[in-house]
Amino acid sequence: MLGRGRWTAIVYGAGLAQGCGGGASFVSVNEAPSIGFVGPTVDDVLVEGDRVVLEAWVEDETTPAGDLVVSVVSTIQGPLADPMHPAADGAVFLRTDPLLAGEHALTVAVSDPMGATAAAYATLTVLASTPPVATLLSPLPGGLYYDALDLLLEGVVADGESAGPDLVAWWDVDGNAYDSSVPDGEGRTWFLLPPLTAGDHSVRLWVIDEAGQTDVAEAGIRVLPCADLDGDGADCHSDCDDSDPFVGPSTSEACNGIDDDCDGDVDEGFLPGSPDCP
Ligand SMILES: [Ca+2]
Ligand SMILES: [Ca+2]
Ligand SMILES: [Ca+2]
Ligand SMILES: [Ca+2]
Repeated sequence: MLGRGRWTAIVYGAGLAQGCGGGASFVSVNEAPSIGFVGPTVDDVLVEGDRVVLEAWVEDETTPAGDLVVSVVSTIQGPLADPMHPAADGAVFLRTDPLLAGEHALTVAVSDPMGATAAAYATLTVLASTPPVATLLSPLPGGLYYDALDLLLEGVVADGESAGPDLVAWWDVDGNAYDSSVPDGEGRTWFLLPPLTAGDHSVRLWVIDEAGQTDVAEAGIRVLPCADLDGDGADCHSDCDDSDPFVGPSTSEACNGIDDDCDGDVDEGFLPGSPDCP
C-alpha cells in the first residue's frame, strides 16, 4: 500500500537481542520497523477545526504489526492523537484532534517493543476558517408582496474558504424551515415559497460552512391582499406596481426608466439618447 502522498522515512535504532538456549548461545537481529505516510494528500482541503484520518502503513520483519506503536506529532499543536497499534496488516488510521490553522509539519513515528523506531514526515496545510456571509436578494424590506402569488426567496451565500456548493443554505419563514437549492458556483440559492397570508412576516436566509460557522440575513416584509389597491383596474396578477395608478397594463410605455405597461420591459420602443428619450 505505497502511498499517493509525499512521504519520507528514516530508520534508526535497529538493535541486537541476545539470548541463550540449550547451552548454545545465539544472537538474533531485531529488524527495525518501517513506515510510510499515505494521506491526506496535498489535494485534500483542510479547514481549521477539521478532524482528519491520517493514513499510513508500517512493516516489520520481526515484530507483528499489532505489537508496534504509532504516534503523530505536529509542530503546531504537539501530539495530534493518542498513540495506537496498527492493524495486523500494517494499516494505520489515526483520527486527529481538531486541527488548528497553519502549516503542520508532521512526524508519524513507529516503534517496536525493543525500542527500534522509524518515522515518516508530511506537511498538512490547514486553512483558517472565516464565517460565511448570507445576503438576501428577495424578498427585500419595503418590497410589495401579495397573498395570491408565490414568493421567490433568493439570496447569495459566500465564504472565504468554501465554494458555494460546499455551503448549506436554508430558509426560515416565521419559524418554519425550508431547504434552499444547493448554492451554485456564485453562491446563489433559492426557494419558491407558496403564497403567504396577508400581514407581516419575517424571512431569514441561513448558511452554515464546513467548519460549522453560520450567518443569517433577515428581512421583515408585509404581504398585501391581492386587490386593486391603487384603483387602476388591475390587481396583483397583472399590476406590476399596485401602489401607483399610473403604472399598469393599461398604461402606455414612456421614457422614464420604469416599466409603465407591466410587460416586463423598461422603456421598450424608445432609443436612449434620441430626442424623445434624452
Ligand atoms: Ca392596481
Ligand atoms: Ca398600478
Ligand atoms: Ca414596458
Ligand atoms: Ca418606461
